[in-house]
Amino acid sequence: MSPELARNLTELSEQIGRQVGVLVDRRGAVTHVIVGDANRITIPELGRARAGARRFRGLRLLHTHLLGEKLSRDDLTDLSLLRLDLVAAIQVGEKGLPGTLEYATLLPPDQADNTRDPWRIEGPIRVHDIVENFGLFIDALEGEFTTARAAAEGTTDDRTRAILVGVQEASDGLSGVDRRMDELERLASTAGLHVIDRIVQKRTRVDPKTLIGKGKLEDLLVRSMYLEADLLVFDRDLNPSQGRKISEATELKVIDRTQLILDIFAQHALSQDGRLQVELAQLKYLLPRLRAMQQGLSRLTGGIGGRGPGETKLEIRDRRARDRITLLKKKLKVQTKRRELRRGQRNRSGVPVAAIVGYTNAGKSTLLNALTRSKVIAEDKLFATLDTTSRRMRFPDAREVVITDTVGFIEHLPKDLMQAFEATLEELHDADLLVHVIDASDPYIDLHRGVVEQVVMDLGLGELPVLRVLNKIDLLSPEEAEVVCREHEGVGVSALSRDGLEDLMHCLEEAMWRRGRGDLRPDFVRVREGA
Ligand SMILES: Nc1nc2c(ncn2[C@@H]2O[C@H](COP(=O)(O)OP(=O)(O)OP(=O)(O)O)[C@@H](O)[C@H]2O)c(=O)[nH]1
Ligand SMILES: [Mg+2]
Repeated sequence: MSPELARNLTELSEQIGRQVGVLVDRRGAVTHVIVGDANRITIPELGRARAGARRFRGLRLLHTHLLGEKLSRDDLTDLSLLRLDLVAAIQVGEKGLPGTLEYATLLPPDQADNTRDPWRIEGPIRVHDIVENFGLFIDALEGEFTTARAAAEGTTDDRTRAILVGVQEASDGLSGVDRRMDELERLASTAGLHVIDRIVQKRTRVDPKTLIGKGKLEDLLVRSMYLEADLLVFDRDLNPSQGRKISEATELKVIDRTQLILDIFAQHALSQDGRLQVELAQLKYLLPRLRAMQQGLSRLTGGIGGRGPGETKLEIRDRRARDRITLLKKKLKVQTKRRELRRGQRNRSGVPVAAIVGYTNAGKSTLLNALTRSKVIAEDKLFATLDTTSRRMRFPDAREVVITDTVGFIEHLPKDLMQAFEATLEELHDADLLVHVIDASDPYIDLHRGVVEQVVMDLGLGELPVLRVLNKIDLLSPEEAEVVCREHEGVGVSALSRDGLEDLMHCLEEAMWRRGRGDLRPDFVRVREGA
């Protein structure tokens, strides 16, 4: 900013009592002259910079401040969102003379940490003290950005870049939000997302329009631009209008926890039933959102990458979606009949059924494999299993049971999903015994156990006898393992190392053939009570 330009701007501002500004390009030519009011100036529509744009816009904003105020939040937001080269504010001094100047530029990503704003503010200085050659300065800064980017890209990671967004309400308690965000992050990585940041806002209650407040939404916008995010994942479920509003405000794809889980289900569903069920749940989830999104259809639809069974169908409109839902329901009904028949036959064969239930990732499939020497997919992923698998297991005395493994449970299991999986879960109704697998090393063991027990109640299975199995005791010391087993009144095993499996078989056998008489707790508990 040359002294002449500064003086022109401040004199004019003084005369009309408004902020006055210019946009200047790299060659020093003025491209826009802008007149604001006493408090702010509004940059004309330049079009928001493309997310992930590598370069600055090549324009700097030089404008006046009348009231001695610092660079405002608006100024800095403009800097970030429009990817301006620089934003400067010059004070209008006495008699319209130029006062001091403050300016801000964006910080290269490797110099910004997550707790700071992504800009650097310099000044105040006097206009006459500006020695810098702007051309050299901005070249150097852009260079820093390119280097930082190249370093970050050294890891060729083309996964979708996601920011996780959570809201902490007063009622959440301290650890609540952390636990939920940890789980959300696990869900996100299971879904194949690259989580680049987490943002949590504390609020006494959520904002009904956009969940998080307006200011936080703006911050989020700045950060997502800056970190080149593709996707926002909200920890809370968004209703259709919230989803639309946030997506419009941020110009980013926005999904919530339910949609994330749906996406994982879509990726993991293998059986025909499973795929039908997931597609049905996806459509039910999308239908009200299609309605809320008369235009701008694309950003809210299609899960993360538009993957899964519903993939090509996600663009279809209301009526076709409804038709499809009806059809899917019909198909599922046929399948249900077929399964009922099959199960009827099995029941007549008189082989008792033990159904494994538990929180996702507790080790249910691993345990089934260990007990029956089979090879159901077991991985360190949430919802690795969606389909029900049944295997026969033979006890030493040649008696047999059928053991079934099914989809895991999770806190706040989306209703539609629960409904959609009725078909899968109905297998549980034939069980003679539930084997509740609990991850003994889980820091949230009590809560997760409670979630599973609640789901079991909700499914109307509260009357079934339950045998609790504390899995993964290999991750604990023997003393710790004993404490956990006592506390939860269950058998300690390691499905991986096969530790304790014999005990478990014993308990299972006893439980199966003493069915209905209730007490399935392992011996040591009874011993303790007897004492
Ligand atoms: N250390 C240890 N890890 C185990 C044990 N059992 C299972 N795991 C691991 O826990 C992870 C989840 O195991 P799964 O058997 O897929 O769990 P699941 O309950 O079937 O999970 P979903 O089907 O995704 O709900 C895998 O990485 C297993 O290797 C165990 O006894 N000890
Ligand atoms: Mg499994």
